[in-house]
Amino acid sequence: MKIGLVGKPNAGKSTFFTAATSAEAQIGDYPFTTIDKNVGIAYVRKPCPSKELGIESNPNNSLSVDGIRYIPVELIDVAGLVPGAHEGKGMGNKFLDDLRQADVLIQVVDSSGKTDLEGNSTENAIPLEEVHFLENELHQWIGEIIIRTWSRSARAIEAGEKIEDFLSERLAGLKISREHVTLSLRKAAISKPVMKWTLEEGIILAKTLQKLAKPIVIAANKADISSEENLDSLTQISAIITAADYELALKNASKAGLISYNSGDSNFNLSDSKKLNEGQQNAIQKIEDFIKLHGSTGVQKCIENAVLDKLDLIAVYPVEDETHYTDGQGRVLPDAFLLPKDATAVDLAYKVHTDIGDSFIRAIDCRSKRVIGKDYNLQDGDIIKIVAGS
Ligand SMILES: Nc1nc2c(ncn2[C@@H]2O[C@H](COP(=O)(O)OP(=O)(O)OP(=O)(O)O)[C@@H](O)[C@H]2O)c(=O)[nH]1
Ligand SMILES: [Mg+2]
Repeated sequence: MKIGLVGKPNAGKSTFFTAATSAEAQIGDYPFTTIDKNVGIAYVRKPCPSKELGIESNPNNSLSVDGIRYIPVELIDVAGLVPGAHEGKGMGNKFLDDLRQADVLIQVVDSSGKTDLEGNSTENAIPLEEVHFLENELHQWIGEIIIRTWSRSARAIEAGEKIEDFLSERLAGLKISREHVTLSLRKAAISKPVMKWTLEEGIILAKTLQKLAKPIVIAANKADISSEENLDSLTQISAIITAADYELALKNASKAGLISYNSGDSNFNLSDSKKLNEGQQNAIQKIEDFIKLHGSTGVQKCIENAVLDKLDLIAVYPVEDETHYTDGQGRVLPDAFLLPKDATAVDLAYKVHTDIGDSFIRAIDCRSKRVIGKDYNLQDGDIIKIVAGS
C-alpha cells in the first residue's frame, strides 16, 4: 500500500511527510526544497482484536498499543509540481515517475493563499486553482502515456489485438489494472475509431483512469494561517483541514517528553515533570485551540481517509492456530493485512504467500471456528486460518 504526497512546491508536503512518518525530509520556505523523493512509513489505526478477545497480541508486521492496531502504509513525498509540468516546466514530469506505484494520492494544498502555483510568496492566491491544475497535470501525464506512438499501437489494435489488453499492458507500470481499463473504456464510450485517436481521447480515458487508479484526498494545509473563506471553498470539495506543521510540532514535543500525544488524537496532555518555557507555552496554546476547533491536526485523518475511505480497505488477521490466534512461532495475532472490501479467503491466502494461494484447501473463521471456502467474502477485523496443501 503506497500513498503519494503531491502538490505544488512549498505547500507543506515534506512537513506532512515528516509529521506522519518516522523519516525526516528537508523542509524549506522556498520552492523545490525536495528534488529526490522521500519514502517513509505511516500508520493506519484499527481496533486490535486482542482487546475484544481479552488477550495480549504480539505483532509482527504492525504495532499494537492500548488496543489499537497500527498498520503500516508507505508514504512517498515527491518534488513539487507546477503548471505545465507535462511540457517540462519546473521539475517536469520526471517526478511523476516516483508516483507510478502509488495506490492513492494526498494532494497537499496551501490553503492560506500565501504562495502562488509556482510556490513563490504572494497574497490572495486561490487554493482551488491548485486542485484543478494538479488534476489537469495528472490527466496530461496519463493521457500522453496512453497515446504515445499511437499510430503503431492503433495498427496493432486494428489488426486484432484487444484494446483492453493493449492498454492494460501499457499502463501496468502505473499500477493501472485491466479492470480499471475496462471500466474506463466503458465509461468513456469513445465513438471515434481507434485509428483516429489523439491526445484528446487519451485524456478522456486518463480522467476516469485517474479517479479509479489514483484517487486523490485533498489536504487543506496551512489551515492555521488560512481565511475561513479559503477553508470553506476547500471543504466544499471534501478537503480535510490540516496543519502539518502543528502535527510536526506535537510529534517533536512528544519525542522530547514535553507532552503525551498520539497521532490523530483530539487532545494531548502536558508532562508533569517538564516545564515549558513561555514560547513553548504560547505555541502549545495555539495548537490546542486549533485542535479544539477542527478536531485534530488532520494529518492522520488524511492518511486514514485515503486508505480506509478512498480505497475502502479492510484489515484482516491471518493466523495458523485458530484456538490461540498464533502463527507458527507462537506470536499472537501477528499480522494485519489491508485488503479490498470485496476480497475473498483465497485472496488473503495469496497475500500471505503465492504457494499458499495456489494450494488453498479451505479456511477457518477463527471467531466462530466455522469452515469457510475460497469465495468467502472477508469482513473487516476477521481472524482467518488458511488450510493449504503441501
Ligand atoms: N503555517 C504553516 N506553515 C506550514 C505548514 N506546513 C508546512 N508549512 C511551511 O511551509 C513551507 C514549505 O514546507 P515544505 O514541507 O518544505 O513544502 P513542500 O511542499 O515539501 O515544498 P517543495 O519540496 O519545495 O515542493 C515551510 O516553511 C513549512 O514550515 C502548516 O500547516 N502551516
Ligand atoms: Mg518538499
